[in-house]
Amino acid sequence: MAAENKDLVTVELRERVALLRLNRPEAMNALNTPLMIELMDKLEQLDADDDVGVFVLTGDARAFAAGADIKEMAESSSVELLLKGHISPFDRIRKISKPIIAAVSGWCLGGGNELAMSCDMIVASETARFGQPEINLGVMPGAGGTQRLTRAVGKALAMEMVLNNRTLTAEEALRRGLVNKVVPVERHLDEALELAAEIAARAPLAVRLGKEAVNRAFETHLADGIQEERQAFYFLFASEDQKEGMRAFSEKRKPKWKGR
Ligand code: CO8
Repeated sequence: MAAENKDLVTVELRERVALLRLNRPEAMNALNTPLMIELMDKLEQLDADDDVGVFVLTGDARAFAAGADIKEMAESSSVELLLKGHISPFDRIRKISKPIIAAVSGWCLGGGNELAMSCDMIVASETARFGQPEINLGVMPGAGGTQRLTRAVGKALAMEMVLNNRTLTAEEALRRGLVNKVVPVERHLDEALELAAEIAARAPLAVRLGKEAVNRAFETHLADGIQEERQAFYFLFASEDQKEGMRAFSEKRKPKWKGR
């Protein structure tokens, strides 16, 4: 296939898990506009597919993604970036209703780290390196990095990362709560797929609302978040899956989820 026609994001369906791979290995999976649009189009299409329960998003062994494509934006003006909505694809990933697990190996930098943090969980290989090196380019994070990173690792470390290009090893990222687990590089994708398959077998409505409510913790004040969580909890008692789940418990059998 000619380079210009290749899929910038490939998709594999594995039962109820959709595996999406960033596919610009020659550029360390740098996130240019065509890749970001293709990624969001594919996520939205699969989000509407009842046969898909969970996403895994990955890169390759060398890089999850080394950031926004520096060559693409180097000569852009503020007005061009604003009018083009350069960062708008990140608003679309926030609206995906099913969980997204990032499987990260190698470099996870700048916009790449912001993309990983826009996912719901991160499974890291021992080789993963996380950072916000925008300061080296005379800019700063622009796709949620200053906000999500600070909430994840705390102010002190976020300041070092954003102001002084401090990178985190996978073990540090685990200790600081940025990632869910760290495994050998040859296992990281399988671990992410296994975690995804486990979640994909769970009650779909409860997974969807649970994801939404946890994400709300980052976006609202406590009282609003608690209120929203309570409404989602009450709402689930209108679902068939709640009845099935609680009956199955009493009847000592495995529940059969319908997503209804
Ligand atoms: N953009 C464009 N091309 C890149 C990028 C990038 N971010 N990263 C790597 N590449 C390219 C290199 O130019 C090189 O291409 P070529 O072979 O044509 O010269 C190829 O990938 C391989 O890279 P290296 O030869 O540099 O590989 P090394 O192993 O020596 O180094 C590094 C790997 C450390 C990852 C290094 O490439 C690097 O420092 N990359 C840049 C990292 C960076 O600064 N990221 C932040 C970018 S700014 C940003 O993300 C802002 C986000 C704001 C919003 C997001 C909107 C989408």
